[in-house]
Amino acid sequence: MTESHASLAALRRIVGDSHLLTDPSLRAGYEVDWTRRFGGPALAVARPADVEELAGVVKVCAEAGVAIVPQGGNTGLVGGGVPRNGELVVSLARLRDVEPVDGLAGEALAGAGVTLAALQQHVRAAGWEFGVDLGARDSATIGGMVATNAGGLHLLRYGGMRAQVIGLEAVLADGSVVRRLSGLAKDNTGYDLAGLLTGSEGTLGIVTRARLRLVPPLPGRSVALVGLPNTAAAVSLVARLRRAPWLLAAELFFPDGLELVARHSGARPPLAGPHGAYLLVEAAAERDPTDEMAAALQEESSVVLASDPAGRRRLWELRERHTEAIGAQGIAHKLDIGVPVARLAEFVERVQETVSRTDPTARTILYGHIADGNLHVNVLGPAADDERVDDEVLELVIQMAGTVSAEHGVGVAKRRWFAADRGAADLAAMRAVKDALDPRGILNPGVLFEPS
Ligand code: FAD
Ligand code: 2HG
Ligand code: ZN
Repeated sequence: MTESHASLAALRRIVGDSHLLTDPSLRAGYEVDWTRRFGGPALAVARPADVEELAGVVKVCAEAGVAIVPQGGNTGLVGGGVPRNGELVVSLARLRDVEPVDGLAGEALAGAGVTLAALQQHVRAAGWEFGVDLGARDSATIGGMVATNAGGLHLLRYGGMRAQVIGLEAVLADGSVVRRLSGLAKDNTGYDLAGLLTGSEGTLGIVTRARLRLVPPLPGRSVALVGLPNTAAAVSLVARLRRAPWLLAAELFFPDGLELVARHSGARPPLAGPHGAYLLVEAAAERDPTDEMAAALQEESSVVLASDPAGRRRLWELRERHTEAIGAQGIAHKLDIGVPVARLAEFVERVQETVSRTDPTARTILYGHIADGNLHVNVLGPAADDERVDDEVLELVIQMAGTVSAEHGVGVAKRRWFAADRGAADLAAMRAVKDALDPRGILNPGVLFEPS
């Protein structure tokens, strides 16, 4: 019996026959990511039922030197949650327990495999809200969102995933379990392991449960779409709206993206054009904030407002369906960049020129979270493995004091630019942490760092 056959037999004993998938047709959905740009063959897919089974799986892998790729909802966009070269995929999808909401502390305890939509439903039923929201809510899991430190649509109000994590349970590379889940809002004992694991993209440990901060619900909602001449006008408007107590979201998109979404979904764009840029704004308060938002936007010449749920949803779909509408055109190069807000308008101009210069046939669709300086540069045209446009755009981002990954993570997609972005000293410190916690390099090799 070969070593990997012996490992598979041991893994089968731990998770049971029906939760160790070796058949290629059963593995297939776990072997390619959402972008269709990344993926490869897995040794097998293991689906442990709980933290004890997962710890057993990791111990077997540690002893045999089998590499592991943790996977949640597989909505990641940087190739970090799919195998590359015969690793074991460990799916956390079965860790779906949620405990009753702790109303005294305003906290929820959820398993790594709970989807964001399921968590939202659970906490809303108890009179609370969760501070992070994103378009992939029906599939993205709490474990994946912790691992990627997901940002999303409400970051300007509540912060990203790291700001919501109060405590974590996780399995480390030797199969040991770290656990700090009793919900201490203040806890200054030693290193912040939960903070370190958040955003570590499955390279330091496998998250099994998270204790999460909740926020009070804001039932009064209103959404506006504003047509503006250009990005600079959108940035100035957001600067003004940022001071409003009701601002929940501010999202930017452009006419080419809007047209693509309208064609893809059959929706009719609600504002008569032409406009150089579109700003979608959501207001949230205890009582209906429509009048306040309308007053704040009264000097804008092209605005549509919706406060009923169906109208609000229709406006949001024009923004949220960008990813899917672009995906229907082909395999996009997705560059999730951030630049200082003061340089956003300059970046929008320069990135178009940069892409056209590098590949005149490429199409660039831009959209994103304007208040965070985070734009999703989606480039259609270049072959999946042709990285000339990626190189030029990310070089521009670094020159402009930005980041090559604002919210999706580095994964395998941005690995080549990680050192240029963070610098040698940061990289060496991170490498030292990785080597200390995962000396054999079995957790998600190839993500963040070159595989050793
Ligand atoms: P996966 O894709 O399964 O994995 C992502 C990474 O986390 C991988 O490196 C994987 O190894 C690791 N991982 C997964 N689970 C665990 C675990 N339990 N323990 C340790 N490591 C783990 N992202 C944003 O930040 N903001 C957005 O607004 C946003 N919108 C999106 C909209 C759409 C339509 C889509 C398709 C994606 C969007 N994303 C967004 C990206 C994606 O949804 C997030 O990165 C999300 O956090 C991934 O969660 P997941 O469960 O799907 O993780
Ligand atoms: C969003 O904000 C997501 O819609 C996805 O982060 C971005 O597909 C993308 O490039
Ligand atoms: Zn985003």
